[in-house]
Amino acid sequence: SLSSIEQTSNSSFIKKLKSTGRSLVVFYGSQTGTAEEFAGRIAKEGARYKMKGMVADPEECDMADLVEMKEIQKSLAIFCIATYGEGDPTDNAMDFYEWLQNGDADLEGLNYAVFGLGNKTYEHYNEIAIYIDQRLEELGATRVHEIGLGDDDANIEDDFVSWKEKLWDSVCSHYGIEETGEESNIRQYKLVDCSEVLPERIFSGEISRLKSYENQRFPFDVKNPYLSKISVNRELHKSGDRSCMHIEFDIDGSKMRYDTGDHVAVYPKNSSELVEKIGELLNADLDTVFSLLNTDEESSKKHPFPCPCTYRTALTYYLDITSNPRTHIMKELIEYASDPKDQEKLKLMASSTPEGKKEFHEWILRDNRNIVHILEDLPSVKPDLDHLCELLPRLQCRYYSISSSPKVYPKSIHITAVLVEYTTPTNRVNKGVATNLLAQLKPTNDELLQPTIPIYIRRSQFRLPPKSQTPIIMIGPGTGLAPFRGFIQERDYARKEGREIGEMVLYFGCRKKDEDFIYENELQEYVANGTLTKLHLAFSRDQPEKQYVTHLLEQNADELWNIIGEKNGHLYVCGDARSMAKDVHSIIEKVVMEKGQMTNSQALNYVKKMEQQKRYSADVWS
Ligand code: FMN
Repeated sequence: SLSSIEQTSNSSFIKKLKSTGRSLVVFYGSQTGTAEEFAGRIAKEGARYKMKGMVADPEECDMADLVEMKEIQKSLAIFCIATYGEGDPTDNAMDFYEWLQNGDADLEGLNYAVFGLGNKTYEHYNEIAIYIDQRLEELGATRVHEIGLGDDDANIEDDFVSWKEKLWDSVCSHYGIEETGEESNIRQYKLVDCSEVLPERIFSGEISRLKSYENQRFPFDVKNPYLSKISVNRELHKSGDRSCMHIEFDIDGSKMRYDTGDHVAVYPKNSSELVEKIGELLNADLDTVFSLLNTDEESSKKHPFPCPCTYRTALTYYLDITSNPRTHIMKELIEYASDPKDQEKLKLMASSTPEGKKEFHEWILRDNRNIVHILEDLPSVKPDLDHLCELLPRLQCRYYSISSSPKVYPKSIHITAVLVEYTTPTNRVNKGVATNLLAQLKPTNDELLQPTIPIYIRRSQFRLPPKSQTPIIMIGPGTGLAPFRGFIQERDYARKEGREIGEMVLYFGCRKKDEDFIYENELQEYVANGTLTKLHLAFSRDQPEKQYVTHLLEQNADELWNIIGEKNGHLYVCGDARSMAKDVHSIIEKVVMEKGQMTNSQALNYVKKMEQQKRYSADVWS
């Protein structure tokens, strides 16, 4: 495409390395910024070893230039690579991944190391990083340090820091260099005063184009979200103290199209209460307009987020102020602590000693402190607000499984979302950023006052079988029911149009029938009219013995095998990846083994094949 030609023309990372006297390049494959952040931290630390480093986005580089790395003395390429979905690369690493797969470049003389970012609850744990690490060696490159695998389900920060320490040891012995001890606390961005900037040039929460919300233009996507009205927002729980919302986004006139099984992304904003608190704690005027400009003029990333904007806008729309900060933030805060006690605490948490790791684990992760809590509990720590804005990660959009079918609802997108709210060990109430915002967005009768929120549609692989006659089993306890509501709507529509539809078996579970049995009436209606062949229900707290969908699956082995084994049907799982989806997987393997009369390994192969043929699909989160 034209844009890729434009990019490659000014994107030889080799040239850039050479012209700026650098020998270290750190590439990242990142979707939500963690790998990018890790890459930045490695590049910065290179200075300690007289290896001036830079970060590079593989999407903006001609990766074939890797063959020329050997022309730079004592050079090193590091890859921080996340894995997604069913073992897929991130969007920005896709081309690089394909280039590695299909090409046969001679990478002799290239020194490299790989750190993978993944999550053990996913079946394809760190697959892309592992592949890249092996493939580079196959192509002749030299592995300077063993691959590190980060597990986001446990403590990926810890995995990263431990790996990084050992990486530098390997680097020192490989190149025969020593640590210079020079700690580079240089800022990556510099503060630019913007008090004179005209109001129409100031960002106010847009994702990329100025005034894009006032002046909406097709087509809508990740960089250009659609400002959708909310036409319905109602409670699905019948009693109890938890809340589950049924929300309908109005997409009439947006030209956005979705398929049953897709996800909708919502751009949230932080609560003004938390934002104001940061302003108060740091004695800052949140209305000040500022910009952060990359001190590396060669970098393609000029600003960390849309600039100029006010501090209030940055903290509200662009920065994540509710997650647990990572250790490098502790480190950068040290210089701002005036009380030696606070300084010691930060130093300890920033160190990679066992005591330091323990303290970080307990005080930040276990006690669940975010940046606001840290500033409250270490009152002498007063960072410059612009520096804090440089350090905090970007606020991410939130994804929801769409719970409607476009056949029935072409002009709206439905979601089913549980309100996230809980008390932390320090007795603070943490509120989920997006769900608490959504909870406030109630439609009104006044067309002009209708609440809105930026959204876009993300395609998924979670699809009904191509043929409407194919029988299916759906397993979706709790809000895992969401995409299946869309599946059922779609087939109900087909049936009413006179088409033949296959059996639909649904497994749903919740705590109590009279509390959180969401969409009960709708489901009963589909049973009554024949669209839903079977509705298996597990209420975990309606009887002394806990009942879960997994128990029901174990009891219904014959029905399961009849549909997946004898009728070649499809099986779908949606919901909690950690326990439920894993348990379902092993139950299915067992059913296949026993009812299909296979050996253990035959059964494993059978299920694997089902996955490859898209007869076994999961839409899960953790
Ligand atoms: N990790 C894996 O090891 N294998 C996977 O298949 C996988 N799929 C994921 C799918 C989704 C929707 C999400 C949110 C995460 C997944 N992960 C998986 C975990 C991410 O790779 C991990 O959280 C990583 O730290 C993200 O890095 P990033 O912020 O740079 O994008």
